[in-house]
This record gives sequence, structure tokens and C-alpha cells, in this order.
Amino acid sequence: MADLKSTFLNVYSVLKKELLEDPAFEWSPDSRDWVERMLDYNVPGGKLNRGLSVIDSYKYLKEGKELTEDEIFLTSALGWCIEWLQAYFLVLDDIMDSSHTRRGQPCWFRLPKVGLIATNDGVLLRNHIPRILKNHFRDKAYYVDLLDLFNEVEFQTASGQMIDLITTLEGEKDLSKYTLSLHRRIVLYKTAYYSFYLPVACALLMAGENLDNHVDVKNILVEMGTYFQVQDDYLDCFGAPETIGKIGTDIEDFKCSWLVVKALEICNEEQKKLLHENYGKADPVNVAKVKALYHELNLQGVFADYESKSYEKLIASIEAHPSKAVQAVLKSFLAKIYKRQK
Ligand code: GPP
Ligand code: MG
Ligand code: MG
Ligand code: MG
Repeated sequence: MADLKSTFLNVYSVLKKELLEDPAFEWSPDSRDWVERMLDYNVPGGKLNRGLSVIDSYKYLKEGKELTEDEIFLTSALGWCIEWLQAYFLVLDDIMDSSHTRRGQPCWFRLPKVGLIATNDGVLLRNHIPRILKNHFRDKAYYVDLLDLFNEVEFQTASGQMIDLITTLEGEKDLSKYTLSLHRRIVLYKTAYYSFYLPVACALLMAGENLDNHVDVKNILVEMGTYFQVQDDYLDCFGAPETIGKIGTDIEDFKCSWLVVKALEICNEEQKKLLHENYGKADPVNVAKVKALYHELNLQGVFADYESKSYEKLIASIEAHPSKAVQAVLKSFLAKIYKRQK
């Protein structure tokens, strides 16, 4: 059997072909070329962890039973719906965050031919999800639940993104409101639901489960998602751009990042003054001063400590779960992200 990733990528080609022949639109060569280029640039180039997680989770839920061709195709299609959702979020997030690079290439909106057409491309990417679901899941008993799940999670993510953005302007750069509880609220909504809960919830629906019976799994997954976004915040400053594929902008953007929250918690008055004067400014001189302070405060050590404590807590809550299959899914996810460098 070809490896999972190449099977998954084959399904991408099938889904793309269907979208480029969508009968609800009169396609021209130009429009087809645009959408194809836009999809190839933005959808398949990431780590594909979220998408592949759907297949993995479903396998665990089937307790090792070999999946049928049909099950492999359907779990892959759901995985791709999450990758499409991610592409939609990232295309728009990069505009909102004034980012420069993503997945080792210029952000889509930075291409001279694209610019703000990228906003409409985001809308298209978002619309492709219900079209994929309609093409492949319309007859399933869980179709309505699937649509509802994607809608709920998208709403939570957009709401998280909203608080991520408005905290950077409200009260004109007031660092005193940047606390761990505000940070937690932002990352729970903007990242944890779509990145961690959604893949497993898709697999549970396909396995015929009622999501209301799996609140405990959801709670563990969103904890893991919170840890994942703390890593993202850490890598924004301390990661290698060649490895993470993007250049950090959190300091320039005055983001309520885990790093600035921790810095504020442990700094003295003089250091706090330096933060107030330099955080949230685009000038590289200001950014360098903030980074130097992060080093002085040993935020790398503080993060390493957070990382091992989070790991232990997560393992303990996973092991408290009654189902061995669920434990296996959750542990495999955690292993994929623990101490990640990208
Ligand atoms: C990640 O934040 C959050 C998202 C990508 C959700 C965006 C949601 C929208 C509704 C557009 P981030 O800005 O820290 O991610 P990155 O570091 O990858 O830019
Ligand atoms: Mg961003
Ligand atoms: Mg952002
Ligand atoms: Mg980030």
C-alpha cells in the first residue's frame, strides 16, 4: 500500500478536479487557471497534520481494523476540508497580521498579481468546504451534524481572531490588560477548536458517534490546542524562519503573545518600562530591544518549563480517559507536537 500521505495527496487532486468542474459556475480557462493556481499555492503546502489526523483518529476508533477504500477516501476528504479551512484562515490571517512569508514562500496576498484579490480567494476557499461535503457526504446520516460542526468551529475561530485583533488596538497599546487569562481566551478560540477538536470530531461523526457524548475528549483536545498555540507564539520569536516557514510579526503587531504575557509577569519596573516603550512598533530597533529583553528574562527556560509541565498534565488527563482507543488517538497527537520546532 502506498503511504498514507501520498494516498491523502491523491484525494486532493480528485477534490480539486471536482471543484474546477463545479456545475454551479460557467468556467472559462482563465477562471479555472486562477483557482487551480490559488489552491495549489495555499492548500497542500503545510505539514498536513490536521488533515492526516482525521484518518489517524478514525483508524484508532476502528481499533486497528483495516479501513475500506471508501473509508480511506471519506476520511481523507474530511481531512482536506480542514486543510481548506486552514488555507482560508491563513490567507486572511496573513493580510490581517501584515505577514511576509508563509510555508517558506511569500504570503499569497504579497504576490503582485494577487494583492487584495486574496480576500475573495479566502471567501472561495471557505465556500469550497460545503461543496466538498455536498459532493461526498450528502447521503450520510451524519451530513447535517458535519455541516453544523464546521459552522460552529468556524464561528469560534473567527471570534477568537476578532479578540486577537481588537486587543491590539483597544485603549491604544495598553500592555496592562495582557494577562494569561486573556491569552488563554484568545488561543482557545482562534486555534484550539479548529486545529485539535475538529479533526477528531470529524472522525467521531464518521464512526457514528454523538459528539455530545465526548465532551471529555473535547476538553483534552482544546488543552492540547492551547499548548500548541503557546508553541506557535514561542516559535514566532525563537523559531528559525527557515524551519517554521514564516517570519514572526507578533512583537511588531502588539499581539497578546504568551511571551509578552510571561515577560510582564516576571519583569522588574525598569524592564516593564522598556517593554511599554518598544512593544508593538514596526522599527527593527524596537523589535530587537524586546527580543533582547526576552533573552535577559530567560523566556526560553520559562517556556521549556511550561512545555514539560503541559506535557505531564496532558498525559495525566489522557490516561484518566476510560477508552484505550481514545487514549491512543490523543497520545499520538501529543507525540506529534511535543517539542516541535516547526
Ligand atoms: C493563528 O494565529 C490563528 C489563525 C490562523 C486563525 C485565523 C482566523 C481567521 C478567521 C482568519 P497566528 O496569527 O498566530 O498564526 P500564524 O503565526 O501562523 O500567523
Ligand atoms: Mg498570523
Ligand atoms: Mg493572527
Ligand atoms: Mg503566530
